[in-house]
Amino acid sequence: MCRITHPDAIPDAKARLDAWLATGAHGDMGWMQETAERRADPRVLWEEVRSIVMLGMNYGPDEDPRALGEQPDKATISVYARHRDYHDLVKGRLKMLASWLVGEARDEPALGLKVFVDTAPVMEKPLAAAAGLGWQGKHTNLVSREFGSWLFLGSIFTTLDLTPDAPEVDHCGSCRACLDACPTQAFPAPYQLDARRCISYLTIEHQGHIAPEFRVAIGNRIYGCDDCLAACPWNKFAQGAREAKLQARADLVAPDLDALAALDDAEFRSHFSGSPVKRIGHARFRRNLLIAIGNSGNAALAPRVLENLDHADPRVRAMAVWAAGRLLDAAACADLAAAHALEADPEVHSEWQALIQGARET
Ligand code: B12
Ligand code: SF4
Ligand code: SF4
Repeated sequence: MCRITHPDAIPDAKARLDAWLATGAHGDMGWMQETAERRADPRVLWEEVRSIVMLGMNYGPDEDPRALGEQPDKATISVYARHRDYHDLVKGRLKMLASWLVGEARDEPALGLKVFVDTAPVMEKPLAAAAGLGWQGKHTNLVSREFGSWLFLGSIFTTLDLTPDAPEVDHCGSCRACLDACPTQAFPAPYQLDARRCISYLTIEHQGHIAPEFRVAIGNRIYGCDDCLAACPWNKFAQGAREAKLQARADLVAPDLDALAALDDAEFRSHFSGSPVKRIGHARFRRNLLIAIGNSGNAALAPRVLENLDHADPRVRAMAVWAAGRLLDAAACADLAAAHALEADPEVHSEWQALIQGARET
């Protein structure tokens, strides 16, 4: 889908972005704060921009991704990461469109064009809504009447003066399905997301330890989350992605936790080559995986936990301790804690303390 808007079409965006940042909802995504001035106003990003062509690309899944949550020995990777990185695909399409535009506007002196897909600070969702691709739903993402919640967004900024399309109106009405579907209550209010509570942020963006209150709610989601998107009733009009490069890789739809835990660093990088999952690196991948293993309730996976108790990265060690507490009995936990009494990292040390406490209480 492709529609046109103007750089002055999102007058509320700056105040809303500033209010969001002021609450600290962006967590440790410091780049959101650093780029706020340019993000809030396309003309600050590029003074000469006159029109913005917004592109939406359907990546609809064939099945409801939430069904995988019922299979605790499997890992759930969010729909957007089950194929090649969308940045490359959307950028390819934007460049095709830009070449066509250049051809059409060959008589235009000093034509300028810039192509962005989350590669520059651009508020893609409000711009896409202003261009009429859809509306920002209460889950804050763009919803389309034709494709539901499953659209990637990208933009072409140009010096051309193009006729803008009409914005789409909000069709959420009294619905609140996405808000109620969130496992971590990440929406303080409709149209507002506290990223610090969002599983997508925690598993993809967050560099540090994952706080205890979120671990059970994360379930088997090892990379991103689709629950609020999947809950949207407008998805009933959605269609599976037609683009071949957006078809899910079979081995990324429901991978075994055990097989993923067996990957060493080199295997991790080759297995996830071309997928966005690779970008979080092997240590954070293991951190996430150990939470899913802890939530599996499957004691047969305990050896995978034990082999991470002495991992070089404290985030991995910490989640191995937590997962041990979920899968092993009190006596086994007490023995492990005694053998790791010299843990130097304060965060991992407190995980051991919590494990000992838990073992005492059972
Ligand atoms: C930062 C970011 C994140 C963060 C924060 C998400 C967020 N909602 O801000 C985290 C890591 C959590 C995240 C998660 C995801 N993301 Co993301 N993310 C971005 C990014 C880089 C910037 C978004 C941004 O500007 N946030 C700042 C906030 C303030 O902006 P906002 O959400 O538009 O907030 C608006 C509302 O609060 C609104 N508002 C406030 N009050 C009111 C009142 C009313 C009545 C209304 C109408 C609006 C309103 O005003 C604000 C400004 O417009 C964009 C790419 C880009 N450059 O735009 C991708 C992007 C939004 N992400 C995307 C995707 C796919 C996801 C995930 C689905 C990935 C996954 N499966 O795990 C999840 C969805 C989580 C969710 N419910 O949002 C897509 C969304 C596509 C779409 N159809 O909208 C984008 C556009 C990337 C892309 N190019 O396709 N993401
Ligand atoms: S992506 Fe998941 S955790 Fe984040 S807001 Fe949506 S349902 Fe909640
Ligand atoms: S689930 Fe309901 S409230 Fe949420 S975006 Fe869809 S229509 Fe809007």
